[in-house]
Amino acid sequence: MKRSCAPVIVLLLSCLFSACRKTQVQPESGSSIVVGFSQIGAESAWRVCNTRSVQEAAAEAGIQLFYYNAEQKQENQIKAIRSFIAYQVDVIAFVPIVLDGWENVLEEARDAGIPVLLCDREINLDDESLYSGYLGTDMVRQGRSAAEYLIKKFAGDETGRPAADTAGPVRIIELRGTTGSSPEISRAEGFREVIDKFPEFEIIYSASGDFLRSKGYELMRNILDETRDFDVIFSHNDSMTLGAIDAMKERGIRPGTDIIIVTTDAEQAAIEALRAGEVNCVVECNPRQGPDIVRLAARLARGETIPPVTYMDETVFTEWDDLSGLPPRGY
Ligand code: GYE
Repeated sequence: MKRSCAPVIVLLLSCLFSACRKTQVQPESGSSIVVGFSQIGAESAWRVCNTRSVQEAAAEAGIQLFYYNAEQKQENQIKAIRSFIAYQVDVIAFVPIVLDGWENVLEEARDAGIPVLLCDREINLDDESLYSGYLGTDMVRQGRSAAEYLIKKFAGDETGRPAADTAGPVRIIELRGTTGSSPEISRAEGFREVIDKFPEFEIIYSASGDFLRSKGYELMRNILDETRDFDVIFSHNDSMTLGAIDAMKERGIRPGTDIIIVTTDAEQAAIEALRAGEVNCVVECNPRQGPDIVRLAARLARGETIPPVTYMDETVFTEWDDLSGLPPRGY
């Protein structure tokens, strides 16, 4: 495909790509495949692994990846997508930081004839044809899994495992992800779908820690300044959980013993905390999406269709599991 070289940025990009051109995966057109990838940022170990997975898979496949780190700003993602359009990449792959506000730029991509692959997070659109497919994880199921663990923990389960020692309501603190993002909304939705069926469970506080360890610490420190009358933390990611654990330890509270903790992502530090008894359940969210993103992008570059939704395989780790054989998580 002939590339336009109007703006200076495109000229710079052309120099950049020509300098790193490799043996290429050849689509039918006979030219190399160029993928524009707009990533949210580097807010968590999960995100860093997600980015690395895409970069390594693209290098392995000989696909030229135009990677842009939006540093947590939607406007930066929109600018990046516009630069991908100006350069006339073959495919645009992006992780939408929040659900809303993408119609205009995706219409521009469609008008430029560039297919769009959604990665990791989902978006709200009236016209779903503005993107070709989604690859990520089932975050509603992740929320359900977190709640299902708590039901087993506090109500006992079919294997007769002892229920947690508690009388009266089970009071839950929820640490939510970035407000308006699909993981924040979907994990909360799935969690409530299950927990709301059990009246003895009550979410007494829910706030966003923006998936950041520092904000997880701040939230927990502020909560502990107000009260210690809660039984559970449900956290939308491990970074916030680790920050909350720091705040609890400063007050002599035993995470995993005094307070039951359910966390999401399954980064190495969370698995270590599970092994140490400082966390009770870790719901995996698989960041290694690179190979599938590259595979789907190559199909789009060849003009093929892809499935509307592709979910990653993932699991749940609990305090009842034998973790001795679990390999290093790599993030
Ligand atoms: O849980 C968190 C990251 O979008 C599923 O974003 C991802 C989430 C993940 O910051 O660690």
